[in-house]
Amino acid sequence: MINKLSIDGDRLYRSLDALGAVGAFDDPRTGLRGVCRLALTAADGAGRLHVVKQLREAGLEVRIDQIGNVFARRAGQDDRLRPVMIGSHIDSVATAGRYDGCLGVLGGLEVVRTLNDARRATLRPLVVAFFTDEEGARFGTDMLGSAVATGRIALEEAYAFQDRHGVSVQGALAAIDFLGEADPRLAAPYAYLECHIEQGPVLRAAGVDIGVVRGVQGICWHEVTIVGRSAHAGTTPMALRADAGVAAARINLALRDMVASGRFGPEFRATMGVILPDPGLVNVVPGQVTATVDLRDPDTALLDAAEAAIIAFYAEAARMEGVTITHRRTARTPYVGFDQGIQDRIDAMADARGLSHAEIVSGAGHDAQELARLCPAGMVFVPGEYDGISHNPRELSTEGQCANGVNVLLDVAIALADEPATHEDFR
Ligand code: HGY
Ligand code: MN
Ligand code: MN
Repeated sequence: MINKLSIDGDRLYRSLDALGAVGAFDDPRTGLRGVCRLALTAADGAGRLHVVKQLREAGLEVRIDQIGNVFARRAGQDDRLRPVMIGSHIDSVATAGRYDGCLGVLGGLEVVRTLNDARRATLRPLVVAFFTDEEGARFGTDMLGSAVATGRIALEEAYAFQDRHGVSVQGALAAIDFLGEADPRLAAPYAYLECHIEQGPVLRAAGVDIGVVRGVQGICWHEVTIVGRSAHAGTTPMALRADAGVAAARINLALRDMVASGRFGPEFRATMGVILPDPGLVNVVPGQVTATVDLRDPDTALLDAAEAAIIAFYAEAARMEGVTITHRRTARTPYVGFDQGIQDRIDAMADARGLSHAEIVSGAGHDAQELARLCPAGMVFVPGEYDGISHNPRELSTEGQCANGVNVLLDVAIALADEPATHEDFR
C-alpha cells in the first residue's frame, strides 16, 4: 500500500540552506559559498546544536552516545518494537557543499515533520540519527561514529585518534560538549535508511530521478610518510639529493599508471589527496612529505591486489630516491551490499510516484555500510547538477531532486515502520 503523504519540499530545502549557513565560507576558487564543518570543530558543534534544536522542536527524544552520535526518537504505537532508523552525517570536508550527508539527516527530520503534520502514527518507533565524523577528513578514518556504534572500531581506539595538531577525538568531543553518556554500541534497528546525493555524474547524465543503491565499493586509505633530506636547492647537486617530494610524485604517478593499466578493473580509482612537504619552502629540497593514498574498487579482491601493488611501489620509490617510506593503513572497508528487500521497496515506491530509477553502486562511503552489519540497510540516491560534483562548493541538488529522494524515503520508512512485530523484536 502506497502512502498518500508527501513531504514539504520547500521546508526541506530551506532547512538545508539554514544548516548550510553554519560553517559557511566564501570560496575564492569558485566564488561560491562553501561549507566547512570538519568533524568536532566549533563549526561542527554549531551545526550539531542547530540540528538537535530542530529535532527536539519536532517532539523527538534526543540521545547522545559516548562517541557523539545523536539519535532522535519518535515513539511508535508499539514502542517495544525495534525502530526504523533514518540517518547520515552533518560533518563535512573543508570544501563542501550543503547537501552531502545533510540531505539524509534533514530528510529524516522532514519525514517526521510530515508525519507530525498529518498526525500519522507508525507501529514502530522512528529514529533520526546523525553519526560522528563520517568524512574522516580530520581524524583520518571514515565512518568513525557509525563504525563504533556497530562494533567495527572500539570506543577507546576511536577516542585516541588525533588530528594534525595532536587534538584527540575524545578531547574534541569534550570541547564541543558532545561527549555523550549513552552506550555507543547500538541495539540493532529493524531497518536503516539513508538518502544521499550521488556525488557523481551517473544519474543526472542518464536523466534518472532516483538511484537505488546496490552497495558501496571497497575503500582503502593509507597515510604515507616519506623521509629524505632537506638541502639547499641551489648548491646541492642532483646526485646528492634525497628528495621526498620527488618520491611522493613517483607514487602519485604510479597510482595513475595502475588505473591506466586496467589490472585492477574498470572501476578502480586512486587519489593522492594530501601532499604536505616539509619545510615547504621554495629554496629547500623537501626533507619530508606526508601524503595520503585513497584506493576504491567495487571488487574487494582487486582492491586487495591494488593495495599490495602500491605498497610494493613504496619500496621501489624509496630505492630510486634514497629516502625511507613508511605507511599506516587508516581506513579499510570491503564492498558492502545492501538489503535486496529494501532495494525492491525503493524501486516500488519510486514507480508509484512515477519517478524513474536505476541501480547504482556508491563510489563514496556512507554510514549505511556500517549499519548494514546490524540490520537490513538501504540507500536512496538523488542526482546532482554540474556532473554531480561534490566535496566542492559547486555541489548542487535542486529542490525537486531532493524532494523526490525524501518522498521515496518517506514511503519506504512508513512501509517498514508499519510492519508487524517479529520474534526478533522480543529477543
Ligand atoms: O570518502 C568518502 O567516500 C565519504 O565522503 N566519506
Ligand atoms: Mn556523505
Ligand atoms: Mn562526503
